[in-house]
Amino acid sequence: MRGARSVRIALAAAASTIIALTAIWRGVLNQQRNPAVSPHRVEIATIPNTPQAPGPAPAGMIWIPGGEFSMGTEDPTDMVCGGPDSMPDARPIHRVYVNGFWMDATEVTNDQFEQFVAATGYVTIAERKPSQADFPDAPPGNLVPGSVVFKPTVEPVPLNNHLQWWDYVPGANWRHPEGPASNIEQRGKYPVVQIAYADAEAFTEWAKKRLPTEAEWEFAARGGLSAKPYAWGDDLKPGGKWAANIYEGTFPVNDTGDDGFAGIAPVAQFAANGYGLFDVAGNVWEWCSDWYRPDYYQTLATAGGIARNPKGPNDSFDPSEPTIPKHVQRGGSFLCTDQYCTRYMVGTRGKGEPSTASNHLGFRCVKVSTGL
Ligand SMILES: [Ca+2]
Ligand SMILES: [Ca+2]
Ligand SMILES: [Cu+2]
Repeated sequence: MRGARSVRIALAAAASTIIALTAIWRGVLNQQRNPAVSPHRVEIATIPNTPQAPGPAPAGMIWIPGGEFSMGTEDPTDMVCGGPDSMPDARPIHRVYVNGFWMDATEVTNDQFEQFVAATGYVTIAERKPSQADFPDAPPGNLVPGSVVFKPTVEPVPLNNHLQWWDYVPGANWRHPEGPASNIEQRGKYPVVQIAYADAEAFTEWAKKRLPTEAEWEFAARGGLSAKPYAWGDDLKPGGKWAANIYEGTFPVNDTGDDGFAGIAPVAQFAANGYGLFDVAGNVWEWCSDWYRPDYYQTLATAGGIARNPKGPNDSFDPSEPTIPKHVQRGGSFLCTDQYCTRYMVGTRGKGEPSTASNHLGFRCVKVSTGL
């Protein structure tokens, strides 16, 4: 996995280094429109399983009944507030069935992650010194622990290069989300961030849970609704009110915080979706267990029938960074805006290199059986 790790270090390699990863941001997918995939509207209802939970709910978790649904999204550029990115990787819309499962009602919080670290002594990837063996080309002095942090630009910039607003910050990690000068002392109920994929997995093992598959995540995020662009329905601002912590103002210069929060918010500050899940849109991105490929939905659709409990492709490929395997991320973050990236829309997809964390990336867990 040298390719992947070398990205992180390419980051670590230059002192004021900026990120070359972040699949979450638009890119190459714009060039991948598949003319064979017609954007015809698919309006097939979600058919949930019986909603009855198999037992008492584990603490903080909600029963998601599972069932059959239509996964993916229409081309958002055709929609009001759909943003500039057509996101062909989220098409064709295809039929999927998932079994029922428990899911965390909120993103995993700093308080919860602190319990895990206290119990296990776990050290996150961002806290570890990158090894020379993994990054033979990096000058030794540059092999310092750290992570990726959003940095607003001083003035408006063309939105064609995300390196303008991402920085590699030595000393940034989950306890210091924006760098050494920041901390989480008053942020126990905020989502934990600066979490790499392996960090999230380590937490799930300790908690006797696991990360959701992408299909589980989307079924849950839709909250029982069918074919809606948002987890809460048809409009970005239902009744004129913001429904999620995203980005208002001029990206990436000035976050006005019209939704109540400039930057990250404590969990559960907006209404829950139909299943009782909070922040499935915005606040922080959430890791899924699937590998990312932009053609996976096409593969399932071509196979025909209903995809049952799909777990993602066997390998990863992102044409924008072909040597770097990535896992799926979902839900968008407090940095998403219709000026640039509308991945708070419920059927859209994100992706990220597994060892790369940032201050808008976290996770939530699922669990299949009730017992411990
Ligand atoms: Ca906000
Ligand atoms: Ca979220
Ligand atoms: Cu976004």
